[in-house]
Amino acid sequence: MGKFDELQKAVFEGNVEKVKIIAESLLATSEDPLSIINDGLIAGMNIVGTKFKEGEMFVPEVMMSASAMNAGVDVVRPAVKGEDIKSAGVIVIGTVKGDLHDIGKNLVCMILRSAGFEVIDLGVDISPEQFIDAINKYNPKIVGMSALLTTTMPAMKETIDTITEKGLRERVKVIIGGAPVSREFAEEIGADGYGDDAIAARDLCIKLAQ
Ligand code: B12
Repeated sequence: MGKFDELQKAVFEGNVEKVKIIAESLLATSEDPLSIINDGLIAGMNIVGTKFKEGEMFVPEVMMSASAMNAGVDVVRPAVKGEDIKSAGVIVIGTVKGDLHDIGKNLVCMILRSAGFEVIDLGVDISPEQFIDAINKYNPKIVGMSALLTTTMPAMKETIDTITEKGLRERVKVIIGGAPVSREFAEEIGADGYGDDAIAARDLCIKLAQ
């Protein structure tokens, strides 16, 4: 049995207490906090994703797994070390219009903060206009958009088009992510980058913020 199997199983079962206990004990054995997140918590959530898709799990159970995963992230968060990049820049991030998925986005925010970025998390169901207001208010170097539904992917293009129309496109780099999104799609809609997980998002932002 792999050392993260039990943690994955506890996320899958939506068992908040068990997830906390296992995450704490893994931390105590000086397991890398990012592996606990990636190989334990996210891997557990991926099992949930498969079962949900196959119709073997339903929304309430998925929500319980999501809570369990978040509880695990809360345990591990303090151990994720900041990398001493002094104020690497401001990043505005949100889940696009019509989309309420935020687990992945929240992870991306956490990892970006740990890399020294000032992250303004706009939340979920964010319209192009709300992104524009945030660009004007916070003057970010980077704008990040998350989408988990194929039906909300077009809202990413709509947001980029609105940024261009408002004459703000030269001021910001735009990055996108979320399970259905790809590098090809990013190119197609004129985004500056794509990241397939939170670590890739961090590396991308470090590159783009230079
Ligand atoms: C959890 C979940 C839910 C939860 C959301 C809870 C929450 N607070 O987020 C609930 C139950 C509410 C839900 C609802 C729905 N869901 Co849902 N959900 C999922 C599930 C199981 C897991 C998603 C998740 O959190 N993954 C874990 C995180 C860590 O991964 P992630 O989001 O991909 O994020 C990572 C990367 O993508 C990347 N990333 C993410 N964002 C960004 C942003 C940037 C800028 C960058 C660089 C990187 C990046 O980094 C993250 C960390 O590594 C997926 C299945 C799946 N395998 O994706 C379905 C899924 C996304 N849902 C789906 C559906 C259909 C729905 C509903 C329509 C169901 C319904 N009939 O009501 C509703 C829609 C609600 C809405 N309007 O948004 C479908 C989408 C199908 C499609 N092709 O569009 C999926 C794929 C399941 C399926 N196969 O059928 N869902």
